[in-house]
Amino acid sequence: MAPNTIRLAAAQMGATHRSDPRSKTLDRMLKLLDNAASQGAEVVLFPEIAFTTFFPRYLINDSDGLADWFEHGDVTKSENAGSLFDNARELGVDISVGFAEAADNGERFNSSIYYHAKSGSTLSKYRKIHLPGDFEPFADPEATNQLEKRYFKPGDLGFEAFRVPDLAGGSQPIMGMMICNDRRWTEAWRVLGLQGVEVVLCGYNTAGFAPDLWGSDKNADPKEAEETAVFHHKLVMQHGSYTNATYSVSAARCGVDDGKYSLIGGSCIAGPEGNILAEAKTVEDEIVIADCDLSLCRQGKTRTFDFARHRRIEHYKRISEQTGVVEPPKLGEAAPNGNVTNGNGTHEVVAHRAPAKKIRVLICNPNATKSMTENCVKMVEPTLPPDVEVVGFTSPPPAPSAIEGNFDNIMSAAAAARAIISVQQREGYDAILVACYSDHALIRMLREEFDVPVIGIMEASLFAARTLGARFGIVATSKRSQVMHADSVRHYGMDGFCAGIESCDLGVLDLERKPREQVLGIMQETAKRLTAKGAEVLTLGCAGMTDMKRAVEEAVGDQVRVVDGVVAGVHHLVGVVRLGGKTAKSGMYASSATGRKLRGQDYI
Ligand code: CDT
Repeated sequence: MAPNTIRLAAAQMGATHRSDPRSKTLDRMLKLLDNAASQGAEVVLFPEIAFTTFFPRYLINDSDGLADWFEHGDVTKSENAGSLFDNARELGVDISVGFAEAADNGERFNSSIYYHAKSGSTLSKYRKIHLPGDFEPFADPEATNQLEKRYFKPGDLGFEAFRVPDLAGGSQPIMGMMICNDRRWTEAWRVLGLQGVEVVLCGYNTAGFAPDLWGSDKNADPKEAEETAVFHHKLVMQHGSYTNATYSVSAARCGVDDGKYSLIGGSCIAGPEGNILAEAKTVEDEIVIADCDLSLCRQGKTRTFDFARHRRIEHYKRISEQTGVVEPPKLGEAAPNGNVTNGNGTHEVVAHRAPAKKIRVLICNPNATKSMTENCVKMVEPTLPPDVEVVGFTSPPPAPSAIEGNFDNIMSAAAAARAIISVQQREGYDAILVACYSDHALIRMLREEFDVPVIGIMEASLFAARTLGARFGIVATSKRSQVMHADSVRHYGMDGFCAGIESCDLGVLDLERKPREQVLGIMQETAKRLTAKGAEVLTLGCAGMTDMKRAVEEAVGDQVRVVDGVVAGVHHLVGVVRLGGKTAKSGMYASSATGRKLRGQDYI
């Protein structure tokens, strides 16, 4: 083999049924690994969610054992999967494999790792970013579902390329991972391409004939539909490889699962010129293997696709700033920038308008615990439209690290307000969300001080809850917060709609400090007590609960709604900003700064 060459393999896997024991599937994977190793493979790629059937096609409630479909803890050492990595180590073959990941913090991802045999370590982990399909199943019970949006969070690790030691004559090839649907997105390839990737690894489960899923013709010939799906698969693998001058390996989970769900094969290895070097001949367990000379990536990377010389990023802004499609205006109508297109295809500039400004919301956590602020921002970011941005703010000392009573409330409000005044004067945020689930003093302080809209997460979540159901319930932290929430609900005039407020009997910081499973269990029991009292919508009574929404949803079933105050608060404020809303200054919220000035007091 030429010095810069690696023998790469895809371990395609045929049908895996819902009822197949994991040991059976693992045995098949071990056989595939042996087979690839006997052919001299140095890296073997297994499919997406390789250890089980593709379970996101089923509607599974937690009580049906959803957790059993996931890998918990370090997958390379787990009871169900560990022997695959042990064998890879013994054989000296690197492997990359997809699996459903239950992270230690309770979040779930559709993940893959790259396992380096020589060191017996995980070199890189990737969490699938483009999650296809739906949250809710189709109404038609015969339709094939793909409920990835229900079971997984979008990946949070980005498309990070990594170097692999001990391969290709020690040249440390650059590899990257993507999972299934990611391969259809040019952006995913380009982000890896911009890191000089030489091998892209992509496992997949792609439905063959599934017209509801694809939005295609229900009367189409299933065989033709599958051929089209294979065509699209190869098209994107070849295109991505060519335009980024990289090899790619793709490994399918294919065949007909449960005698009913068809998945395409087509596992292949594509070269940097976009050519297919090897491909599967069956839709069963099969090794696809090819020698890949990485020096052949140089041609594309240094000529046609020499990014540094040819890319024109000044014209690519839309790619990172706009998610959905914004069509050009109809002929004769003005675009947002004031340009009018006439029928001759020429453009007339009628006025210059600045590009649309982003709406910027400050999420102010009045306590001094930064991880809580970060969780709030993390929770809301995936829900934001492209023209909205959130920025987190954590109160500086002497703010208390948690707000559990009136003293904490006032102390944290004072510390936060002092710091926010200069922040807001400098940054001019369009709205401020106070991320403490209470009728916090800071809310009214900021309404007096500024004219941008301000709300707290409690009031915002109650507005949302009232919109979604007739009776709401609140999952409170401590017994004291239960009493305080009751007072606040009355103050907001919503007590007539409150089915109950139940305490988890936990301190605010217990939410982070106690074992995650224990906290989630307590919250789930509390939530169930509220629904038993008639709550149709639940709100989470602490900013620290923001990433626990899914666990509560699982406990109460899909007919009860759960509102997260941070997400509700940001979107409420964005709506008010779009209305042009400003805080009224004629009464209660008249400027306190003006009053201080008149009194000659500058004590802040
Ligand atoms: N697993 C996966 O991502 N499958 C998708 C099916 C498309 S759903 C419309 C894929 O892109 O192949």
